[in-house]
Amino acid sequence: MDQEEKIVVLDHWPSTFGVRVHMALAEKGLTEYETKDEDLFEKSSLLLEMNPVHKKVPVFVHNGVPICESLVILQYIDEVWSHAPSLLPSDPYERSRARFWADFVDKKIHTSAAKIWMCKGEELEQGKKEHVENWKILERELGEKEYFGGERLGFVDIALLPYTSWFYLQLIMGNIDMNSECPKIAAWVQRCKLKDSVARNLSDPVKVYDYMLLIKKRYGLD
Ligand code: GS8
Repeated sequence: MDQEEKIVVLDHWPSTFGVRVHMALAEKGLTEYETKDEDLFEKSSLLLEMNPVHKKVPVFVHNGVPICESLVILQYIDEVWSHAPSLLPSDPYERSRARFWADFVDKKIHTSAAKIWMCKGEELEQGKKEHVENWKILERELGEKEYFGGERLGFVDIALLPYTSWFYLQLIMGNIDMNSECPKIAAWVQRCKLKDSVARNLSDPVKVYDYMLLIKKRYGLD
């Protein structure tokens, strides 16, 4: 990396949004940067200063300037380090499709995943149904491709992969077995994990499960 470049990622390790940023940096070959893990119950003054609007992680601080919102950060990284292979396709129509599916991950997968750890009874059953349906929609989009991005891991893969660390939680709390529900997605996860950028940055599913148990307790949901 250029001597002048300074990158700091304000993060919280279980954050699916934060994992995206680390994967994108790794895909671009950027490994020397600082990560500051935030306590989201006691946010640092740096986080409040860098993301005064949403007050959320991740924040990508590039030479002192903050960029917020994980999908915006991914696009920023792609544009700044454009000499490394691109995360987004070059064709405008394909780019729009990639943005559409990443947005689907945020609007649908993130929301239905939350229902599995937050809800009980009928709401949990409904959430489980929605979540499996959402993954099946993505499985159809993947089709026979190697990655969502085609032959190369790209924007949609990076947006979605962090949610695969929730498969263990889904199995224990929701009895959802992704190997049988979505075998092509399960094979895609294994394929992606062969890449260092993914294997090194995906959160440990058991740690995520343990963390969510603590959060449930904290919110009085257990
Ligand atoms: C979401 C970030 C977010 O929710 C993005 O970056 O893509 N749309 C944003 N971050 C959470 C941690 S991960 O669940 C967060 O910082 N929460 C703190 C809070 O809500 O106060």
